[in-house]
Amino acid sequence: MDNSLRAVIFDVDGTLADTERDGHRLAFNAAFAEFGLGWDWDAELYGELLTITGGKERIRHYLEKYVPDELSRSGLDDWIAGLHQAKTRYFVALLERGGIPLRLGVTRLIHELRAANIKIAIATTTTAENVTTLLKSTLGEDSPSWFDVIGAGDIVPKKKPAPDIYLWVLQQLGLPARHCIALEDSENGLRAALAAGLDTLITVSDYTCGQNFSGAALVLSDLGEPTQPFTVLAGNTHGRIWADVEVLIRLNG
Ligand code: XBP
Ligand code: MG
Repeated sequence: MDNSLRAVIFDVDGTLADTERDGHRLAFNAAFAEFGLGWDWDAELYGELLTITGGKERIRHYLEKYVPDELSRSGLDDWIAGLHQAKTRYFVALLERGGIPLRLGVTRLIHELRAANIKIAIATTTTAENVTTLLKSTLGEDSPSWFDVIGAGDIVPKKKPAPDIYLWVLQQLGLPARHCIALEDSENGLRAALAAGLDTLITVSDYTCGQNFSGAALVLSDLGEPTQPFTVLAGNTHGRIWADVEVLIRLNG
């Protein structure tokens, strides 16, 4: 067994949980309604907008493409930030109601990694408050402290697909990329992780299943459970039917 795996770095949206279509999207729409904007991001449009990572960046992109007259608002940056703060408020409230569960196999794998003394970390473009609220609402009040590093949101200047958030997390972990694995669900996330030198396991989501995952070490339907095996979309799991620590160690070997 190759024991070089020291840390697993998780993406959040789409990887830990299916947060986008029935989470972030609804929170954006609630904020738009609060601001009296009359905009509605339906599930299909949201899929297109998801190519832009980061909520504030996504709103700006929407303005540029669909409502360019809004770009002449005075204090545009502050206005977008205020709108996004309202969106975060709605999203956090949804999480606190227990509205979004973790994906199949995530809780099990996190517990297995902790038991194996492999560090766990987060690298995400979403807002830090969203991450801690998701963790607390699903894994328990003290669960954010299980993560050695949580890298989120505006902590780095460039969001995924730039490698910045992964490089920042690696630096905070004090580990070289070769001792770590990234778990992602999207092409933007994969590009960010690969550019940081990380072997990457993809679990696809509804929005990302058609994307290009060339370069990924493994592409799975989900992490699976002993009673609910994953489907292998690319790569070799050496006969294993759910993603456990052993599968990750072999990827890292
Ligand atoms: C997630 C994102 C985020 C969320 C919304 O990407 O792009 O912007 O959609 O969160 P990843 P915020 O899974 O690669 O982290 O509105 O807080 O940005
Ligand atoms: Mg993601």
